[in-house]
Amino acid sequence: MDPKVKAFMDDVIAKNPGEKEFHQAVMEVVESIFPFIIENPKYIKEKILERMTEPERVIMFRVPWTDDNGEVQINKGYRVEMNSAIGPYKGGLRFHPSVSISILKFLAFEQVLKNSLTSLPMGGGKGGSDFDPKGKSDKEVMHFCQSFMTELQRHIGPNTDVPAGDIGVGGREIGFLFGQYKRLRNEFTGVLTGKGIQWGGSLIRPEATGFGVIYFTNEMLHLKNDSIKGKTIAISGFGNVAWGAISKATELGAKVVTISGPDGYVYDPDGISGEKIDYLLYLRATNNDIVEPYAKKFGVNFFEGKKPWEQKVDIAIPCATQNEINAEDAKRLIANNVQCVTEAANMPCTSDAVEAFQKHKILFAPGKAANAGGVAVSGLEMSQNSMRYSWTSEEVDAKLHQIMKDIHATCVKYGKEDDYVNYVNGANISGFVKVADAMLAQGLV
Ligand code: NDP
Ligand code: 2IT
Repeated sequence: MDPKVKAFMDDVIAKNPGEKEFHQAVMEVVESIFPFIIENPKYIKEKILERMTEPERVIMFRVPWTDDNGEVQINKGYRVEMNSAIGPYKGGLRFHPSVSISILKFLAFEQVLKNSLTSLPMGGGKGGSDFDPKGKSDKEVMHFCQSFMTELQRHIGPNTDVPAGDIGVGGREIGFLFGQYKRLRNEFTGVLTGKGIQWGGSLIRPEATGFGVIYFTNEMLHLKNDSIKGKTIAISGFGNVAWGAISKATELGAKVVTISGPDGYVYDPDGISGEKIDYLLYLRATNNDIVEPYAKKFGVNFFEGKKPWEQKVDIAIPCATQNEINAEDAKRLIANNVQCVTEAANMPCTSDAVEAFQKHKILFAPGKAANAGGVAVSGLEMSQNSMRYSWTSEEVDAKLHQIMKDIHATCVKYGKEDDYVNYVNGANISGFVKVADAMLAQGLV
Protein backbone atom coordinates (compact mmCIF):
# COMPACT_ATOMS: atom_id res chain seq x y z
CA MET A 1 0.00 0.00 0.00
CA ASP A 2 1.18 3.52 -0.80
CA PRO A 3 2.63 5.01 2.44
CA LYS A 4 0.51 8.16 2.01
CA VAL A 5 -2.65 6.07 1.73
CA LYS A 6 -1.58 4.10 4.78
CA ALA A 7 -0.96 7.26 6.80
CA PHE A 8 -4.34 8.62 5.76
CA MET A 9 -6.09 5.37 6.70
CA ASP A 10 -4.27 5.12 10.04
CA ASP A 11 -5.68 8.52 10.85
CA VAL A 12 -9.23 7.57 9.79
CA ILE A 13 -9.03 4.38 11.88
CA ALA A 14 -7.69 6.25 14.92
CA LYS A 15 -10.46 8.84 14.67
CA ASN A 16 -13.22 6.27 14.11
CA PRO A 17 -12.17 3.29 16.20
CA GLY A 18 -13.91 -0.05 15.65
CA GLU A 19 -15.97 1.19 12.67
CA LYS A 20 -14.81 -1.53 10.31
CA GLU A 21 -17.44 -1.10 7.57
CA PHE A 22 -16.68 2.63 7.47
CA HIS A 23 -12.93 1.93 7.25
CA GLN A 24 -13.57 -0.55 4.43
CA ALA A 25 -15.65 1.91 2.39
CA VAL A 26 -13.17 4.77 2.86
CA MET A 27 -10.20 2.54 2.05
CA GLU A 28 -11.75 1.38 -1.21
CA VAL A 29 -12.30 4.97 -2.31
CA VAL A 30 -9.00 6.42 -1.09
CA GLU A 31 -6.92 3.67 -2.69
CA SER A 32 -8.55 4.23 -6.03
CA ILE A 33 -8.55 8.03 -6.12
CA PHE A 34 -5.14 8.68 -4.57
CA PRO A 35 -3.16 8.74 -7.84
CA PHE A 36 -5.67 11.30 -9.17
CA ILE A 37 -5.41 13.41 -6.03
CA ILE A 38 -1.62 13.45 -6.18
CA GLU A 39 -1.90 14.97 -9.65
CA ASN A 40 -4.30 17.62 -8.31
CA PRO A 41 -2.59 19.07 -5.20
CA LYS A 42 -5.39 21.60 -4.57
CA TYR A 43 -7.42 18.76 -3.07
CA ILE A 44 -4.55 17.84 -0.76
CA LYS A 45 -3.85 21.40 0.33
CA GLU A 46 -7.48 22.01 1.27
CA LYS A 47 -7.73 18.58 2.98
CA ILE A 48 -10.78 17.66 0.95
CA LEU A 49 -10.53 13.92 1.70
CA GLU A 50 -10.08 14.53 5.42
CA ARG A 51 -13.20 16.72 5.34
CA MET A 52 -15.21 14.26 3.26
CA THR A 53 -14.57 11.45 5.73
CA GLU A 54 -15.86 13.50 8.67
CA PRO A 55 -19.68 13.76 8.66
CA GLU A 56 -21.03 17.31 8.72
CA ARG A 57 -23.39 16.17 11.47
CA VAL A 58 -24.42 12.93 13.21
CA ILE A 59 -27.70 12.78 15.07
CA MET A 60 -28.34 9.94 17.54
CA PHE A 61 -31.54 9.61 19.48
CA ARG A 62 -33.73 7.41 21.64
CA VAL A 63 -36.83 5.88 20.04
CA PRO A 64 -39.30 4.78 22.71
CA TRP A 65 -42.50 2.98 21.67
CA THR A 66 -45.05 0.52 23.03
CA ASP A 67 -45.56 -2.97 21.58
CA ASP A 68 -48.87 -4.81 21.20
CA ASN A 69 -48.53 -6.26 24.71
CA GLY A 70 -48.26 -2.79 26.18
CA GLU A 71 -44.57 -3.27 26.94
CA VAL A 72 -42.21 -0.32 26.53
CA GLN A 73 -39.50 -0.83 23.89
CA ILE A 74 -36.43 1.33 23.27
CA ASN A 75 -34.47 1.48 20.03
CA LYS A 76 -31.59 3.58 18.78
CA GLY A 77 -32.26 6.13 16.02
CA TYR A 78 -29.62 7.76 13.78
CA ARG A 79 -29.16 10.18 10.92
CA VAL A 80 -25.72 10.74 9.45
CA GLU A 81 -25.67 14.03 7.48
CA MET A 82 -22.47 13.40 5.60
CA ASN A 83 -22.03 16.07 2.93
CA SER A 84 -24.21 18.89 1.59
CA ALA A 85 -21.78 20.43 -0.92
CA ILE A 86 -23.94 19.73 -3.97
CA GLY A 87 -27.44 19.61 -2.49
CA PRO A 88 -29.56 18.71 0.54
CA TYR A 89 -28.51 15.53 2.36
CA LYS A 90 -30.19 12.61 0.59
CA GLY A 91 -30.22 8.90 1.34
CA GLY A 92 -32.23 6.07 2.78
CA LEU A 93 -33.24 4.86 6.22
CA ARG A 94 -32.35 1.30 7.20
CA PHE A 95 -34.30 -0.61 9.87
CA HIS A 96 -32.36 -3.78 10.71
CA PRO A 97 -30.98 -5.21 13.97
CA SER A 98 -27.43 -4.98 12.57
CA VAL A 99 -27.61 -1.19 12.13
CA SER A 100 -24.70 0.63 13.80
CA ILE A 101 -22.96 3.96 13.42
CA SER A 102 -20.23 2.23 11.39
CA ILE A 103 -22.71 0.81 8.88
CA LEU A 104 -24.53 4.12 8.54
CA LYS A 105 -21.31 6.09 8.08
CA PHE A 106 -20.14 3.69 5.37
CA LEU A 107 -23.52 3.98 3.63
CA ALA A 108 -23.57 7.78 3.96
CA PHE A 109 -20.02 8.07 2.61
CA GLU A 110 -20.90 5.91 -0.40
CA GLN A 111 -24.10 7.89 -0.88
CA VAL A 112 -22.21 11.18 -1.29
CA LEU A 113 -20.28 9.83 -4.30
CA LYS A 114 -23.27 7.94 -5.68
CA ASN A 115 -25.53 10.98 -5.58
CA SER A 116 -22.84 13.00 -7.30
CA LEU A 117 -22.73 10.40 -10.09
CA THR A 118 -26.46 10.77 -10.78
CA SER A 119 -25.74 14.37 -11.94
CA LEU A 120 -28.71 15.55 -9.83
CA PRO A 121 -28.20 18.14 -7.06
CA MET A 122 -28.21 15.89 -3.99
CA GLY A 123 -25.80 15.71 -1.07
CA GLY A 124 -25.41 12.49 0.91
CA GLY A 125 -26.78 11.09 4.14
CA LYS A 126 -28.09 7.89 5.66
CA GLY A 127 -30.01 6.94 8.75
CA GLY A 128 -31.99 4.26 10.44
CA SER A 129 -32.46 2.19 13.53
CA ASP A 130 -31.66 -1.18 15.07
CA PHE A 131 -35.44 -1.79 15.07
CA ASP A 132 -36.36 -5.11 13.42
CA PRO A 133 -39.65 -4.84 11.49
CA LYS A 134 -39.73 -8.64 11.10
CA GLY A 135 -42.57 -10.25 13.03
CA LYS A 136 -43.99 -6.87 14.10
CA SER A 137 -47.64 -6.00 13.52
CA ASP A 138 -48.57 -3.03 11.32
CA LYS A 139 -49.60 -1.20 14.47
CA GLU A 140 -46.22 -1.78 16.11
CA VAL A 141 -44.41 -0.60 12.97
CA MET A 142 -46.61 2.51 12.93
CA HIS A 143 -45.92 3.29 16.60
CA PHE A 144 -42.21 2.86 16.02
CA CYS A 145 -42.21 5.05 12.88
CA GLN A 146 -44.20 7.79 14.62
CA SER A 147 -41.78 7.87 17.53
CA PHE A 148 -38.76 7.81 15.19
CA MET A 149 -40.14 10.74 13.16
CA THR A 150 -41.11 12.74 16.24
CA GLU A 151 -37.40 13.27 16.82
CA LEU A 152 -36.11 13.13 13.24
CA GLN A 153 -38.53 15.82 11.97
CA ARG A 154 -36.58 18.63 13.61
CA HIS A 155 -33.47 17.76 11.61
CA ILE A 156 -34.90 17.21 8.11
CA GLY A 157 -36.88 19.10 5.47
CA PRO A 158 -37.30 19.24 1.68
CA ASN A 159 -34.37 21.69 1.37
CA THR A 160 -32.29 20.25 4.22
CA ASP A 161 -32.33 16.47 4.34
CA VAL A 162 -34.61 14.10 2.41
CA PRO A 163 -34.64 10.48 3.64
CA ALA A 164 -36.05 7.48 1.73
CA GLY A 165 -36.17 3.69 2.11
CA ASP A 166 -33.43 1.09 2.37
CA ILE A 167 -33.36 -2.39 3.99
CA GLY A 168 -36.50 -2.84 6.11
CA VAL A 169 -38.00 0.49 5.01
CA GLY A 170 -40.49 0.27 2.14
CA GLY A 171 -43.79 1.88 1.18
CA ARG A 172 -45.53 1.04 4.46
CA GLU A 173 -42.83 2.62 6.64
CA ILE A 174 -42.48 5.70 4.41
CA GLY A 175 -46.26 6.18 4.72
CA PHE A 176 -46.19 6.13 8.53
CA LEU A 177 -43.11 8.39 8.64
CA PHE A 178 -44.62 10.88 6.20
CA GLY A 179 -47.94 10.98 8.06
CA GLN A 180 -46.22 11.85 11.31
CA TYR A 181 -43.99 14.52 9.70
CA LYS A 182 -47.03 16.14 8.11
CA ARG A 183 -48.92 16.12 11.39
CA LEU A 184 -46.09 17.63 13.42
CA ARG A 185 -44.99 20.24 10.88
CA ASN A 186 -48.36 20.98 9.29
CA GLU A 187 -46.85 20.94 5.82
CA PHE A 188 -47.23 18.66 2.82
CA THR A 189 -43.80 18.66 1.21
CA GLY A 190 -41.35 16.36 -0.53
CA VAL A 191 -39.49 15.64 2.72
CA LEU A 192 -39.30 11.91 2.02
CA THR A 193 -39.07 9.98 -1.23
CA GLY A 194 -40.55 6.59 -2.01
CA LYS A 195 -44.00 7.94 -1.19
CA GLY A 196 -47.19 6.33 -2.53
CA ILE A 197 -48.11 7.60 -5.98
CA GLN A 198 -51.42 9.04 -4.78
CA TRP A 199 -49.61 11.29 -2.30
CA GLY A 200 -46.56 12.68 -4.02
CA GLY A 201 -44.57 9.58 -4.92
CA SER A 202 -42.98 8.99 -8.31
CA LEU A 203 -43.94 6.26 -10.71
CA ILE A 204 -41.08 3.75 -11.19
CA ARG A 205 -39.45 4.58 -7.81
CA PRO A 206 -40.11 1.06 -6.41
CA GLU A 207 -38.57 -0.52 -9.52
CA ALA A 208 -35.84 2.08 -10.05
CA THR A 209 -32.86 0.55 -8.26
CA GLY A 210 -33.31 -2.88 -9.87
CA PHE A 211 -34.10 -1.44 -13.31
CA GLY A 212 -31.05 0.81 -13.10
CA VAL A 213 -28.82 -2.12 -12.13
CA ILE A 214 -29.91 -4.01 -15.23
CA TYR A 215 -29.54 -0.96 -17.50
CA PHE A 216 -26.00 -0.52 -16.18
CA THR A 217 -25.17 -4.21 -16.64
CA ASN A 218 -26.43 -4.04 -20.21
CA GLU A 219 -24.27 -0.97 -20.88
CA MET A 220 -21.17 -2.84 -19.67
CA LEU A 221 -22.01 -5.75 -21.96
CA HIS A 222 -22.78 -3.44 -24.91
CA LEU A 223 -19.27 -2.08 -24.64
CA LYS A 224 -18.10 -5.66 -25.26
CA ASN A 225 -20.52 -6.00 -28.20
CA ASP A 226 -22.66 -8.28 -26.10
CA SER A 227 -25.97 -7.91 -24.24
CA ILE A 228 -27.92 -9.33 -21.32
CA LYS A 229 -30.26 -11.25 -23.62
CA GLY A 230 -29.92 -14.99 -23.13
CA LYS A 231 -27.65 -14.66 -20.08
CA THR A 232 -28.13 -16.68 -16.89
CA ILE A 233 -28.10 -14.63 -13.70
CA ALA A 234 -27.66 -15.41 -10.00
CA ILE A 235 -29.34 -12.93 -7.68
CA SER A 236 -29.21 -12.85 -3.88
CA GLY A 237 -31.88 -11.46 -1.57
CA PHE A 238 -35.56 -11.24 -2.41
CA GLY A 239 -36.33 -7.69 -1.35
CA ASN A 240 -37.14 -4.53 -3.25
CA VAL A 241 -33.93 -4.32 -5.26
CA ALA A 242 -33.90 -8.04 -6.16
CA TRP A 243 -37.52 -7.80 -7.34
CA GLY A 244 -36.82 -4.83 -9.65
CA ALA A 245 -33.69 -6.43 -11.09
CA ILE A 246 -35.44 -9.75 -11.75
CA SER A 247 -38.37 -8.00 -13.47
CA LYS A 248 -36.17 -5.99 -15.85
CA ALA A 249 -33.65 -8.77 -16.53
CA THR A 250 -36.50 -11.13 -17.46
CA GLU A 251 -38.13 -8.48 -19.66
CA LEU A 252 -34.83 -8.10 -21.54
CA GLY A 253 -34.56 -11.84 -22.19
CA ALA A 254 -32.20 -12.98 -19.43
CA LYS A 255 -32.91 -15.85 -17.04
CA VAL A 256 -32.63 -15.32 -13.28
CA VAL A 257 -32.10 -18.70 -11.60
CA THR A 258 -31.57 -17.86 -7.92
CA ILE A 259 -32.93 -15.80 -5.04
CA SER A 260 -31.85 -16.07 -1.42
CA GLY A 261 -32.78 -15.26 2.16
CA PRO A 262 -31.17 -15.77 5.54
CA ASP A 263 -32.31 -19.42 5.37
CA GLY A 264 -30.50 -20.34 2.13
CA TYR A 265 -31.10 -20.02 -1.60
CA VAL A 266 -33.50 -21.30 -4.21
CA TYR A 267 -32.31 -22.58 -7.62
CA ASP A 268 -34.96 -22.37 -10.33
CA PRO A 269 -33.40 -23.62 -13.61
CA ASP A 270 -36.39 -22.45 -15.70
CA GLY A 271 -35.92 -18.89 -14.51
CA ILE A 272 -37.98 -16.64 -12.24
CA SER A 273 -40.60 -14.98 -14.41
CA GLY A 274 -44.32 -14.13 -14.67
CA GLU A 275 -46.36 -15.26 -11.67
CA LYS A 276 -43.17 -16.28 -9.87
CA ILE A 277 -42.07 -12.63 -9.75
CA ASP A 278 -45.48 -11.68 -8.34
CA TYR A 279 -45.06 -14.45 -5.78
CA LEU A 280 -41.86 -12.75 -4.54
CA LEU A 281 -43.88 -9.70 -3.56
CA TYR A 282 -46.43 -11.92 -1.80
CA LEU A 283 -43.67 -13.80 0.02
CA ARG A 284 -42.07 -10.57 1.18
CA ALA A 285 -45.37 -9.10 2.35
CA THR A 286 -46.43 -12.24 4.23
CA ASN A 287 -43.54 -14.05 5.87
CA ASN A 288 -40.92 -11.30 5.35
CA ASP A 289 -38.06 -13.65 6.09
CA ILE A 290 -37.37 -16.98 4.37
CA VAL A 291 -37.31 -18.05 0.69
CA GLU A 292 -37.87 -21.78 1.17
CA PRO A 293 -41.66 -21.48 0.51
CA TYR A 294 -40.79 -20.49 -3.10
CA ALA A 295 -38.99 -23.83 -3.61
CA LYS A 296 -41.94 -25.74 -2.18
CA LYS A 297 -44.52 -23.86 -4.23
CA PHE A 298 -42.73 -24.19 -7.57
CA GLY A 299 -41.11 -27.61 -6.97
CA VAL A 300 -37.47 -26.50 -7.27
CA ASN A 301 -34.37 -27.10 -5.15
CA PHE A 302 -33.62 -25.22 -1.95
CA PHE A 303 -30.07 -25.13 -0.58
CA GLU A 304 -30.20 -24.55 3.15
CA GLY A 305 -27.59 -22.24 4.65
CA LYS A 306 -25.85 -21.80 1.27
CA LYS A 307 -25.19 -18.79 -0.96
CA PRO A 308 -26.14 -18.68 -4.66
CA TRP A 309 -22.55 -17.96 -5.78
CA GLU A 310 -21.81 -21.70 -6.08
CA GLN A 311 -24.01 -21.98 -9.21
CA LYS A 312 -22.60 -21.64 -12.72
CA VAL A 313 -23.96 -18.38 -14.15
CA ASP A 314 -22.94 -15.68 -16.63
CA ILE A 315 -23.77 -12.78 -14.33
CA ALA A 316 -23.89 -12.41 -10.54
CA ILE A 317 -25.94 -9.61 -8.97
CA PRO A 318 -25.80 -9.41 -5.17
CA CYS A 319 -28.97 -7.60 -4.00
CA ALA A 320 -29.08 -8.22 -0.24
CA THR A 321 -26.47 -6.58 1.98
CA GLN A 322 -22.80 -5.65 2.58
CA ASN A 323 -19.99 -8.22 2.37
CA GLU A 324 -22.12 -11.06 1.05
CA ILE A 325 -19.53 -12.09 -1.61
CA ASN A 326 -16.16 -12.92 -0.07
CA ALA A 327 -12.90 -14.10 -1.65
CA GLU A 328 -14.03 -17.75 -1.52
CA ASP A 329 -17.31 -16.92 -3.29
CA ALA A 330 -15.41 -14.86 -5.86
CA LYS A 331 -13.07 -17.78 -6.52
CA ARG A 332 -16.01 -20.06 -7.25
CA LEU A 333 -17.71 -17.57 -9.53
CA ILE A 334 -14.45 -17.04 -11.43
CA ALA A 335 -13.84 -20.81 -11.69
CA ASN A 336 -17.34 -21.07 -13.17
CA ASN A 337 -16.46 -18.42 -15.78
CA VAL A 338 -18.67 -15.62 -14.56
CA GLN A 339 -18.51 -12.75 -17.10
CA CYS A 340 -19.90 -9.93 -15.05
CA VAL A 341 -20.57 -9.00 -11.42
CA THR A 342 -22.86 -6.05 -10.72
CA GLU A 343 -23.21 -4.76 -7.17
CA ALA A 344 -26.88 -3.95 -6.59
CA ALA A 345 -26.57 -3.85 -2.80
CA ASN A 346 -24.18 -1.37 -1.18
CA MET A 347 -20.66 -2.84 -0.82
CA PRO A 348 -21.79 -6.48 -1.15
CA CYS A 349 -18.30 -7.62 -2.20
CA THR A 350 -15.40 -7.69 0.22
CA SER A 351 -12.22 -5.90 -0.91
CA ASP A 352 -10.41 -9.15 -1.71
CA ALA A 353 -13.38 -10.33 -3.79
CA VAL A 354 -13.28 -7.09 -5.82
CA GLU A 355 -9.54 -7.48 -6.27
CA ALA A 356 -10.01 -11.05 -7.57
CA PHE A 357 -12.67 -10.00 -10.12
CA GLN A 358 -10.49 -7.17 -11.39
CA LYS A 359 -7.40 -9.35 -11.55
CA HIS A 360 -9.30 -11.75 -13.80
CA LYS A 361 -10.58 -8.85 -15.93
CA ILE A 362 -14.20 -9.65 -15.14
CA LEU A 363 -16.68 -6.84 -15.76
CA PHE A 364 -17.22 -5.47 -12.28
CA ALA A 365 -19.64 -2.64 -11.41
CA PRO A 366 -19.43 -1.04 -7.95
CA GLY A 367 -22.69 -0.35 -6.13
CA LYS A 368 -22.31 3.40 -6.08
CA ALA A 369 -22.56 3.41 -9.89
CA ALA A 370 -24.79 0.42 -10.59
CA ASN A 371 -27.43 0.98 -7.91
CA ALA A 372 -27.65 4.76 -8.32
CA GLY A 373 -30.95 4.44 -10.20
CA GLY A 374 -32.89 4.28 -6.94
CA VAL A 375 -31.66 7.57 -5.58
CA ALA A 376 -31.76 9.08 -9.09
CA VAL A 377 -35.51 8.48 -9.27
CA SER A 378 -35.75 9.79 -5.70
CA GLY A 379 -34.17 12.96 -7.11
CA LEU A 380 -36.79 12.96 -9.87
CA GLU A 381 -39.47 12.54 -7.19
CA MET A 382 -38.10 15.67 -5.47
CA SER A 383 -38.29 17.58 -8.77
CA GLN A 384 -41.88 16.47 -9.36
CA ASN A 385 -42.81 17.47 -5.80
CA SER A 386 -41.26 20.91 -6.27
CA MET A 387 -43.17 21.38 -9.51
CA ARG A 388 -46.34 19.87 -7.98
CA TYR A 389 -46.54 17.74 -11.08
CA SER A 390 -46.02 14.10 -12.02
CA TRP A 391 -44.39 12.48 -15.00
CA THR A 392 -45.69 9.27 -16.60
CA SER A 393 -43.99 5.91 -16.07
CA GLU A 394 -42.52 6.14 -19.57
CA GLU A 395 -41.09 9.60 -18.88
CA VAL A 396 -39.50 8.56 -15.58
CA ASP A 397 -38.17 5.30 -17.01
CA ALA A 398 -36.64 7.13 -19.99
CA LYS A 399 -34.90 9.61 -17.67
CA LEU A 400 -33.67 6.75 -15.45
CA HIS A 401 -32.34 4.88 -18.48
CA GLN A 402 -30.49 7.96 -19.71
CA ILE A 403 -29.02 8.64 -16.25
CA MET A 404 -27.70 5.07 -16.05
CA LYS A 405 -26.18 5.36 -19.54
CA ASP A 406 -24.54 8.64 -18.54
CA ILE A 407 -23.14 7.16 -15.31
CA HIS A 408 -21.73 4.29 -17.33
CA ALA A 409 -20.14 6.66 -19.84
CA THR A 410 -18.60 8.73 -17.02
CA CYS A 411 -17.16 5.60 -15.39
CA VAL A 412 -15.62 4.59 -18.71
CA LYS A 413 -14.14 8.07 -19.18
CA TYR A 414 -12.42 8.08 -15.78
CA GLY A 415 -11.78 4.34 -15.43
CA LYS A 416 -10.46 3.23 -18.83
CA GLU A 417 -7.25 1.25 -18.68
CA ASP A 418 -5.68 -0.33 -21.78
CA ASP A 419 -8.07 -3.20 -22.49
CA TYR A 420 -10.16 -2.99 -19.33
CA VAL A 421 -12.55 -0.54 -17.72
CA ASN A 422 -11.87 -0.17 -14.00
CA TYR A 423 -15.39 0.88 -13.01
CA VAL A 424 -14.35 1.24 -9.37
CA ASN A 425 -11.80 3.94 -10.24
CA GLY A 426 -14.17 5.49 -12.75
CA ALA A 427 -17.03 5.80 -10.26
CA ASN A 428 -14.87 6.98 -7.38
CA ILE A 429 -12.96 9.62 -9.31
CA SER A 430 -15.92 11.08 -11.17
CA GLY A 431 -18.11 11.03 -8.05
CA PHE A 432 -15.34 12.73 -6.07
CA VAL A 433 -14.46 15.53 -8.50
CA LYS A 434 -17.88 17.17 -8.50
CA VAL A 435 -18.21 17.16 -4.71
CA ALA A 436 -14.59 18.20 -4.15
CA ASP A 437 -14.83 21.14 -6.56
CA ALA A 438 -18.05 22.31 -4.90
CA MET A 439 -16.31 22.12 -1.51
CA LEU A 440 -13.37 24.15 -2.82
CA ALA A 441 -15.74 26.79 -4.21
CA GLN A 442 -17.65 27.08 -0.94
CA GLY A 443 -14.62 27.69 1.28
CA LEU A 444 -13.74 26.13 4.60
CA VAL A 445 -17.15 25.15 5.95
P1 NDP B 1 -35.18 -5.04 1.43
O1 NDP B 1 -35.38 -4.90 2.88
O2 NDP B 1 -36.33 -4.92 0.52
O3 NDP B 1 -34.44 -6.43 1.13
C1 NDP B 1 -33.22 -6.74 1.72
C2 NDP B 1 -32.83 -8.15 1.38
O4 NDP B 1 -31.55 -8.44 1.92
C3 NDP B 1 -33.75 -9.15 1.97
O5 NDP B 1 -33.79 -10.28 1.17
C4 NDP B 1 -33.07 -9.42 3.31
O6 NDP B 1 -33.45 -10.63 3.87
C5 NDP B 1 -31.64 -9.42 2.95
N1 NDP B 1 -30.78 -9.03 4.07
C6 NDP B 1 -30.77 -7.85 4.71
N2 NDP B 1 -29.85 -7.84 5.68
C7 NDP B 1 -29.27 -9.03 5.65
C8 NDP B 1 -28.22 -9.62 6.39
N3 NDP B 1 -27.59 -8.97 7.38
N4 NDP B 1 -27.86 -10.87 6.05
C9 NDP B 1 -28.47 -11.54 5.05
N5 NDP B 1 -29.47 -11.03 4.31
C10 NDP B 1 -29.86 -9.79 4.60
O7 NDP B 1 -34.04 -4.00 1.06
P2 NDP B 1 -33.62 -3.43 -0.36
O8 NDP B 1 -33.93 -4.40 -1.43
O9 NDP B 1 -34.15 -2.06 -0.45
O10 NDP B 1 -32.04 -3.29 -0.20
C11 NDP B 1 -31.12 -4.32 -0.58
C12 NDP B 1 -29.74 -3.73 -0.78
O11 NDP B 1 -29.80 -2.74 -1.82
C13 NDP B 1 -29.14 -3.01 0.42
O12 NDP B 1 -27.74 -3.17 0.41
C14 NDP B 1 -29.48 -1.55 0.16
O13 NDP B 1 -28.62 -0.68 0.84
C15 NDP B 1 -29.27 -1.51 -1.33
N6 NDP B 1 -29.92 -0.41 -2.04
C16 NDP B 1 -31.26 -0.17 -1.92
C17 NDP B 1 -31.84 0.84 -2.63
C18 NDP B 1 -33.31 1.10 -2.60
O14 NDP B 1 -33.76 1.98 -3.32
N7 NDP B 1 -34.10 0.38 -1.82
C19 NDP B 1 -31.05 1.72 -3.50
C20 NDP B 1 -29.67 1.34 -3.63
C21 NDP B 1 -29.15 0.32 -2.90
P3 NDP B 1 -34.19 -10.62 5.27
O15 NDP B 1 -34.93 -9.33 5.43
O16 NDP B 1 -35.06 -11.79 5.20
O17 NDP B 1 -33.06 -10.73 6.27
O1 2IT C 1 -28.67 3.20 -1.05
C1 2IT C 1 -29.47 3.95 -1.67
O2 2IT C 1 -29.09 4.61 -2.65
C2 2IT C 1 -30.86 4.01 -1.22
N1 2IT C 1 -31.23 3.30 -0.29
C3 2IT C 1 -31.81 4.97 -1.88
C4 2IT C 1 -31.70 6.33 -1.27
C5 2IT C 1 -32.73 7.33 -1.71
O3 2IT C 1 -32.67 8.45 -1.17
O4 2IT C 1 -33.57 7.04 -2.57
